[in-house]
Order: sequence, then C-alpha cells, then structure tokens
Amino acid sequence: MAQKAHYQALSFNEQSEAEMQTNADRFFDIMKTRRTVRDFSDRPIPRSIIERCVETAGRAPSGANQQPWTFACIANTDIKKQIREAAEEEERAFYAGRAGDEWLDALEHLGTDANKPFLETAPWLIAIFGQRYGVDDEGMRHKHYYVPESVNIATGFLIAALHQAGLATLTHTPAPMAFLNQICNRPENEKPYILLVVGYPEKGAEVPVIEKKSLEEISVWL
Ligand code: IYR
Repeated sequence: MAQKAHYQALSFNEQSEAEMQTNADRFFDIMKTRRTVRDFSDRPIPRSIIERCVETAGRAPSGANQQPWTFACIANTDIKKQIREAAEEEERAFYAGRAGDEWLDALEHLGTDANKPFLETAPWLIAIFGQRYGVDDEGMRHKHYYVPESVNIATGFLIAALHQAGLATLTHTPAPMAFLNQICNRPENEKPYILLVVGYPEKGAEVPVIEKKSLEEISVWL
C-alpha cells in the first residue's frame, strides 16, 4: 500500500466577484482568438518559452496524480523531416480512401489534404504520449488510471498556454501514428495521442471561416 499523503494548507487566491468576472471575461477574450493554423512560418521560438508552456501542461489534474504523459519536444530538422515523411505516408492512404466518404465529407470545408509541409516548417513539434502503464526503476509495471482523460486535459492546458504566450498551434492527428514511437524513441508503454505543431503563423496565413457554438448550444442548466 502506498502511504497516505501528508496534507498542507491550501493556498487559494480568493478574488472578489467583480475580479472573477473580469478575469473570466479576459480569459475568454484571449481564448476566443485561438485558431488552428496550418501555415507556419519558420521563425525560431526560444526553447524556454516551450519549456514553460509544457510545465503548465504538467500542472493538469491526472488520475491518481500519476501524470501519465510525456511531451516529446522536437526542434531538430532531421527528426521533423522524418516525422513529415511518415505522417504524409499515412495521410496519403487516409485521403485516398481509408478515411471513408463520410469522414472525407466532414473534412471537406477545411480544405486539408495529405501534404503536411508545416511538419518541417514550424520551429517546434510536440508529440504528446500517454503512458498506458507505469514502469518503475526495477522494470515493474503498475496500472495507470484515466490515461486518455488526463493526457487530453494536459493537452488543453498546453494549447491554452501556448496561445496566450502568443503562439499558434495545430492539433495534428495523423492516423495511425505509431511511427512517432520509433522516431521519438519512446517505449512501448507510451501511446501517441496528438502531434502539436507550434510556431508563428506564416505572414498572410488564412484560416477557414467557421462558427463556434453558442453557450445555449453547448450547455444545459439544471
Ligand atoms: N489527420 C488528417 C485528417 C484530419 C482529421 C480531422 I477529424 C481533422 O479535424 C483534420 C484533419 C489530417 O491531418 O489531414
């Protein structure tokens, strides 16, 4: 049995209702401007900014606080090239029919295709892995709980952190993406979830005109 945690006083930053409203409004205004970008500039971004955003992602809640995630942060040109080649191979099969007509129809308005030049152009790729189970120093396996939920929450933190730091992202999901284990040299217990592309948008980048659902459409109040 694991030992019971020691407890300490919570440090809670209580705000007035007016401050809460202002802060909620302000964060909404920041997040409202987030757009998924597909045209990236090759302008470099300091590693320290990426590091701090990944640390923010690591502050996400997780099942039993197991923090079952690994963020493989890639700036290396050769590795990015390998990832592009492997991803495009999968995407060619996807767009040539593996996706099926219904899926391809759903994507049509985005104008995406099998070409993924941004995987080489963008200064950073972050391959996000979930640890299906843990392995201790002696090689003993232990179960991890709520891995997808935990990894996906952390990914949300990461996207929000990068956005508010002034960076653009693309949540790229080549399918299947097992090639990421081999290229990033990650062990068998780690499953790739998302390949996050991070950088500045290319000058003159365009994004599709899309609508977000309203509060009324996304919520029920009981
Ligand atoms: N992985 C493909 C297809 C794709 C799937 C969904 I769902 C998207 O929202 C966007 C793209 C690609 O990256 O092109």
